[in-house]
Amino acid sequence: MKILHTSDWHLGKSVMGRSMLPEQENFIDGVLLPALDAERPDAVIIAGDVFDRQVAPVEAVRLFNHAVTEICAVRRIKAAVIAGNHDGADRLAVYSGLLRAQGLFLSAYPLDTPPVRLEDGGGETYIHLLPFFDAATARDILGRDDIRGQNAAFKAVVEQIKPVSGARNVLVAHCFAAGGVTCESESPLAVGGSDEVDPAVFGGFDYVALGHLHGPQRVGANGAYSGSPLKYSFDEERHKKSLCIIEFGENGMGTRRLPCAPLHDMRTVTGTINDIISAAKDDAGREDYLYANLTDIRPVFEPMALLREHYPNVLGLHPGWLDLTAGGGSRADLKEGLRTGSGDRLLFEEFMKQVCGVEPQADELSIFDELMGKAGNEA
Ligand SMILES: [Mn+2]
Repeated sequence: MKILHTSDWHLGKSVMGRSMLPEQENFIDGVLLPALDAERPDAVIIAGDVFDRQVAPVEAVRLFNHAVTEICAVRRIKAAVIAGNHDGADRLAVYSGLLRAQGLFLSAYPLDTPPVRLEDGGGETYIHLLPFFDAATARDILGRDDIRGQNAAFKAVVEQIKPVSGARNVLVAHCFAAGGVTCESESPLAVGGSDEVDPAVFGGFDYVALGHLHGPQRVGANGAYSGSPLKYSFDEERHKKSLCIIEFGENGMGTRRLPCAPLHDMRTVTGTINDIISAAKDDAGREDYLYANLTDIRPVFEPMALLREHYPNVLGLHPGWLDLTAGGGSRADLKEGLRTGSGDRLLFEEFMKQVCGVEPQADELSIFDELMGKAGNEA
């Protein structure tokens, strides 16, 4: 019995204004579907955050339609899909009752969907679906008003999901399991209070296929996050994005990971603007999504435009001159100067050099100071 576990596709997501749809299409057609053809799993799990937003753009909806059609209708592989905190649960699970007959199990709310039943020579396997929910939803569904906090809510709901004895049982859930490592592209699950769930609440299952955290990681005795298939923030640049394969055989359960190669990598480069630009011609990753950490100690005029000529997919930068000692002053002096306006002199000098191509002369600087003084008095 073989199951493929993935999560956090965030279809329709943009990173720093750049749509990730081309990357996401490449993930579906260039990574996921070839992996299904090579591995022939019995089921695919998508553990939440299929879409990035409650109301997903039509291109994202079409891409999900394409993915599940290829999985369930073309390849006849069952799919277990839960809503995550980013999904519009009811929109994701529209027609779920009809689609179950096609092997597509879409769950919007806890306890709304029967488990996916699989069978092979080794016996039965059940995949139980537990979409994202909060304590208010748990109180509502269970008719209890004593449930407070995410951990108590999960404990109460998971108690209602009974593992089938004599079978292998997999739980699919979307939550922040305590002990997990976070990154910037995940949104917090609870406002105020703790959003953590003790992984011990999942003790009754052979494997817990988790979604929410975007870094691949194991958690608790039997849980694992597949992580997102793509990097969605620059603090994920060292993540090894992957799909999980879970196999139940004669010798118990085994897991392994299949790497997800992106169209373009996402990474940070650090250096002066000249260093970064001169390295571009020998850089095989010129098309990567870049964040430039500029170490120049003087302001640079229109650095994004300069970088984009060499790195077309640069998405953002940090001007180091804001942090570093500059103009002989300390970092605190510079920040104070920018705040009070005396840093304008530095910007003017760099404008003369970089835009006008000349060294500012003493008389020009005194005229500048005089005019800025007047402007300051008027304001
Ligand atoms: Mn997510």
